[in-house]
Parts: sequence; C-alpha cells; structure tokens
Amino acid sequence: MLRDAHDRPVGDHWLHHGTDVETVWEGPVPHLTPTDRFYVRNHTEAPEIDPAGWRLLVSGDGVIRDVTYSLADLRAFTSATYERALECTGNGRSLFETQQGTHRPGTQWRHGAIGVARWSGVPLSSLLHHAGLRPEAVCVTPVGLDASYVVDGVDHGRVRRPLPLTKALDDVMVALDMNDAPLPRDHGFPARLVVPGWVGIASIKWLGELRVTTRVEDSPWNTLWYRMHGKGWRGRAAELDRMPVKSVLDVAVVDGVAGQVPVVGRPAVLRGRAWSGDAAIAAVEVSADGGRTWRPATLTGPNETSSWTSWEAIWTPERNGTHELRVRATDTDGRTQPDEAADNEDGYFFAAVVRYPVDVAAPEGAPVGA
Ligand SMILES: Nc1nc2c(c(=O)[nH]1)N[C@H]1C(S)=C(S)[C@@H](COP(=O)(O)O)O[C@H]1N2
Ligand SMILES: [Mo]
Repeated sequence: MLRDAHDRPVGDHWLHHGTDVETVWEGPVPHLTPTDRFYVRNHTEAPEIDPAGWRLLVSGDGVIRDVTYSLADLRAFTSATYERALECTGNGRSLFETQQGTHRPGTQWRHGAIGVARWSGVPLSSLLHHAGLRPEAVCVTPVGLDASYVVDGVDHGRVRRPLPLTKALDDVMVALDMNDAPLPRDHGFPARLVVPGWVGIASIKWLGELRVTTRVEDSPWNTLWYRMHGKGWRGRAAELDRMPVKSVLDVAVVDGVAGQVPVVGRPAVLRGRAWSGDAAIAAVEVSADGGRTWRPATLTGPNETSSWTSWEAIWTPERNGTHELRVRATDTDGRTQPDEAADNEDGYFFAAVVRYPVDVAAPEGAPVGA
C-alpha cells in the first residue's frame, strides 16, 4: 500500500494536508468511523511512547497532592464506554472560500475532519476524585507529550488547553481504547482526553499531565487560536468551546444504486448526516430548489448527544439540468444552521447550510433539454 511521509495510507479515501489527513467518503457512511478511516490532526508529529515507562501526572494546587498513574493503574479503574464525535474546529474551512468567496488560511478541510468512535477509558471525574480534588479547584489543563509547537520561531510549549472543571467533571473521559482496541499512535496512544461536543483541540492526545488549578488558566490554544478573530469579535463570544449544529449530504441512491445521477421522474433517495455539540438532532430539512422550499427528512439510526445521526429523504426531480440541493439541521437545543457562516480570520466554525449542485438527467428516450 502506498504511504505518505507520515506513514499514512494514500488513496481515494483520504485527502492529505501536511501532518493532517481527512476522511473522504464515497457513498453511505457507517455510524462508527473505522479507526483506520478516522481523520488525523497533529500540530507536529505523533510521538512514539513506550507504554511501560509512560506515566500520567495529576498535579497543581487544585489537588491535595500530586499523583502519578501508570497505564496499569488506569486500566484498574472501573471503565466507561460511549460513542461520541470528535470534530476539528476548522472542519469545513475550505467552504469559506468555495461557498462564501473568502479564503481563510489553515488546513483546507472539506467536511472530513469529523468521526464518531466508541471510546473507553476512565471518566475524568473518577480520576480527579481519586487524586483528591480540592473544593476550590476550577480548572483542568491537560498537556500533551508531543513536541513543543513552534511557529515562526516562537516556541508555544506543549499542546495544552484549559478546561473548566464543570465540563471536566461532566462527560470528559481519559480514553485508552478507540473502537475496542488500544488507541493507535496517531490518535493519542496510550491515553487521550475525549471532550464530547467541544472543539477537537480540547481532546488532548498523548496525555502526560493534568494540571488542576484553583484559578482559571490560559494557553495559546484558547487565547491565540481556537477563538474568533476579526471584525465584530470581542470578549466571551470570541471564545470557542461547544461545537455548532451541522449537516451534510453524502449520497443519492437511484434504483438502489449509490452515487447515480438522479433522473427526472424517478425517486432518488438522498442520504446524509447531521450532528451537534452537546445536543442531539431534532430535525433535518432538505431543499431541492436552492432554499425556496423545504421538506422534512427522516432521521434514521442512533441519535445521541455529541454524536451524529443519519437522515434520508426521497426526491423525485421534475426537470432535468442543474439543481441546488441544500440540507439544514436543527438540534435539540433549538439551534439551526444559518445560510451564511459567521466570518472570522482563522476560518473556524463553518456551520452554514451547505449547497450541493446536482445534475439531473432527462428520462431515457426524452430529448436533452426537454
Ligand atoms: N497533544 C495534542 N493533542 C491534540 C492535537 C495535537 O496536535 N497535539 N490536535 C488536536 C486537534 S486540533 C484535534 S482536531 C484533535 C484531533 O484528533 P484525532 O487526530 O484523533 O482525530 O486532537 C487534538 N488534540
Ligand atoms: Mo482541530
């Protein structure tokens, strides 16, 4: 198999962006993303960690004393399992240019910087309580063991990002397994955080330390990056934590065959996915006329908070030629996708309704253009 400079498979299933790689789906998308199809976002390179020598240090003035845990110590905790999405904050960034005409620098992700995995490990709340949490603790800063991140000669230190204690004690996990097998190196072996529903950067990989503090900490990953910059952005609204609601169209199935060109008068089954951070999906609507009229789609399959759900809608085109399909999701908190994504200098949170130009063929035997 052909592999790239970062030892990742090259082929139709992938779009490579330097140290990052995104999933390309052709046809229907499985509910759980196979580990070897899951997107990778690395600020530098994935470190090679010896599991025997690895330790996780829980430190800071928010715990009674510093405690270190080996992998065997973590495996001895009562484990938890859930299926949750992980999505990069910049997922969909290339659409700022292709759909809104404003190029935004950074990895030019399409919509493949998201996956859903079954994660197993230690609930962060169990670990913090075991270590001895002080009542004054307010913040947890996870620190990765990958190399310090250096940009334009400035060393920003190890990849880290503070998490409010309220979220840390809610549904965050120190994951050891992904889809029932130990985490692979690219996804954070031997331990990573999973912070459901929040910006992907919160889910720190190759965990080395959890600093628990009695004051709110900062890091470049919440002050310089992963916040909105540019006109109109200021203060708290600029801080990014919870992911917005989004949806995509994956495939049109005509006469039982996926990826076919829809034909006038023949029902096409449209299939796609919708997801939201810290919420489930309430409704998905589809438009075949560029957003003039909308029809409800049917939600199919599991629909859990901070995961994705699949949807399906039947569309019988009435004329041939180019159509513009649109998909719009609303989550269980009442958030709906806007027509236009809020512009920001780094191209985060492209959450607008996506436009899909689709060609419709004339029925067989009919003259083209009829
Ligand atoms: N230590 C460390 N953790 C990290 C990163 C990183 O570069 N180093 N990248 C973050 C970003 S930006 C994202 S989107 C997710 C990606 O996780 P994945 O590569 O397992 O898909 O990991 C996050 N955790
Ligand atoms: Mo990310």
